[in-house]
Amino acid sequence: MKRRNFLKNASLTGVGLAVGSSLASCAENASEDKKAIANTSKASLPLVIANWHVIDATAKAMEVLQAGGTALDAVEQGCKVEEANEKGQSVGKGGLPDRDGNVTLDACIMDKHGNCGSVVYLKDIKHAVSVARKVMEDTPHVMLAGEGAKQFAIEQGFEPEDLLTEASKEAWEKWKIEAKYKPIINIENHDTIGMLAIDKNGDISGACTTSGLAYKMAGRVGDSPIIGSGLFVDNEIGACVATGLGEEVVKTVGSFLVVELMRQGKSPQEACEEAISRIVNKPNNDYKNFQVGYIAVNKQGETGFYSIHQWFSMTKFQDGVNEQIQSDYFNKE
Ligand code: SD4
Repeated sequence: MKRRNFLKNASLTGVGLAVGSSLASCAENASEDKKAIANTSKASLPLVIANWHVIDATAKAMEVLQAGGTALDAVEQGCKVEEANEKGQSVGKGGLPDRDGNVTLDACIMDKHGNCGSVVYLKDIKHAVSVARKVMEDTPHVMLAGEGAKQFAIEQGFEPEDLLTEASKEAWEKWKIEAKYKPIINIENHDTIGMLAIDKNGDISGACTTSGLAYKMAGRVGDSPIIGSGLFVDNEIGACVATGLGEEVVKTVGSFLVVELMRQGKSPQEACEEAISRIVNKPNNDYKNFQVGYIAVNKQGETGFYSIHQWFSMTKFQDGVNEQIQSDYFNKE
């Protein structure tokens, strides 16, 4: 069964939900709603989309684009807003730590030429996305990990700081009392930010930054810094970024899959839905207990997004409107 919730939040305040009163009426409205989204998606450039409710981040990215900045500058600056936001507990400063109390960040970025940079298991540097950009631009490599990534960042002028805030430390200490690790659907992590932008020239870039799953094993790395899984950009076709349980995204190379499906003629919406179906249709998978969501844009500026469960939304800034839109989602009873 598919259900649709449709939510718009132009007011920046929380969530205004418009859900049909019955599942039957939801089903009837589903194709209408989808058309509505597709129509409002037709491109007027520039545009920015990001997963989750990150209106300040998309506003920053649009400011960069309106000032004539590139899509690459826009996604970096947009992601930095959330990295600096200590209240968001899964990106940058204030991110929830691993089970040993270490905050470790993963991020990547990709430009219109297909260049990319990534950092993995980065400690003590909050703007992981900017370090990823430096890896892309100032090294012959794509990925730097751990101590090497941190050393590189410091050499590049990034200031090391303790990323574990009091609030995140408290949450971790509370978690330790139970010390059970089971990532469930989406309650642990909902602020990983993935952002895609198309600038006035029609060029696409994307970025993704996260502290990963809360209370993960030390050394665990998810999809977010892995080009093709957490993010993929092909300036001829489009781009996709993922959120949710990274292990499941990696197993299907999700973002690359979405872009390749668009190359074969699918719309961004159809491509995201197909990529989710690859996950949920695997034999013996446990999709009821985890979350994955994709957002995508094609070269024409059409957008799409889809998730396994209803706890997913996209923020979109286009034509002067910066709004949160609730995702259509798969939910087979
Ligand atoms: C990860 N994909 O590390 C990230 C987590 C995430 O919303 O996106 N949470 O697996």
